[in-house]
Amino acid sequence: MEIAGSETGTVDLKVSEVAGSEIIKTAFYPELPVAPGITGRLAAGHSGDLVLTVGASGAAEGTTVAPSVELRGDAAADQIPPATAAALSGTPGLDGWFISAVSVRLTASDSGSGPERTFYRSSAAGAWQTYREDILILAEGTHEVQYFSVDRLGNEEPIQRLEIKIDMTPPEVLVKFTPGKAPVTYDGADALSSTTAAVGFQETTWSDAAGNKTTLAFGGGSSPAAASTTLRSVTYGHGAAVFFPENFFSLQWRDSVFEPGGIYLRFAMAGGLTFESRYSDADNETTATVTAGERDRLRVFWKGRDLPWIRLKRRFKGV
Ligand SMILES: [Ca+2]
Ligand SMILES: [Ca+2]
Repeated sequence: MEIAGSETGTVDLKVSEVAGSEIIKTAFYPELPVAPGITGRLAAGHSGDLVLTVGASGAAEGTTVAPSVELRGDAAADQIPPATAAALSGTPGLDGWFISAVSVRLTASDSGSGPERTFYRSSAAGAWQTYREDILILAEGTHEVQYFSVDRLGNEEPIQRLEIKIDMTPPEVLVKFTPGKAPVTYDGADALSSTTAAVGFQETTWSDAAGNKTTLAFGGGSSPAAASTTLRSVTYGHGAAVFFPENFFSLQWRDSVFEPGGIYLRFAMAGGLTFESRYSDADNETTATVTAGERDRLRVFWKGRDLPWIRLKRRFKGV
């Protein structure tokens, strides 16, 4: 038998010996290089086995190519692709999320010829790689791992897809206030999913969809003309509550006593850092003053009533 190349590429060749209606032997030659002018010859060798030689058209002798596998019996008739199972290791959160890095172990099984190789890629557009060891996924976010296996006779499993969602970061909290309306609000925000808030008496816990939690305890109160709040502690993720001294973070607001419609706002934070701002209704101007210790002072002002807010960044280390 002769095979002639017409284009450049590779071809998988499977040769079976049939006795009656049964396949008794199969030889598999994966990824044979082919090109115009190249001919493959399949002929009986000295022992009676088929031998594949590949060479230039018209040449007397070509190069003998060994099959990747030669199988007899039931395995020789294998046309069933393998099946690959994925096992995930990590710390599960809620709703299908993991709250840790995740490792993926792939295990191929095959009836007949047996599994040959497993391929994977950890993004839908990435290059296929040969699976050799657990796939480690460290980054937060939603990932798609694709994989499939081939058996020793080249039967290929359809591509399987696995979605892995990782969120290791508890929500952040925004402290905001709107004078005269809801003077102080604490809002949870999460980069990866929504947050839900469980509001208690001067304590609120925000949870993201994965179940990571941030808890703030605070004191204070508000009325239409004045508000104050003092941060007492933050509990971030599985860490212990970090308690703050009395003046670590506090906010006071009141209608200005100096002029109708004016506003006075003061934040105080650890290390003697204070942030004061005044809004003058007559000038329609906000002045902000930052003071750090006795001497360092920075004053800025801008038009309009655009009062500052403070954002507590994640990874709060404490005092
Ligand atoms: Ca198989
Ligand atoms: Ca999160």
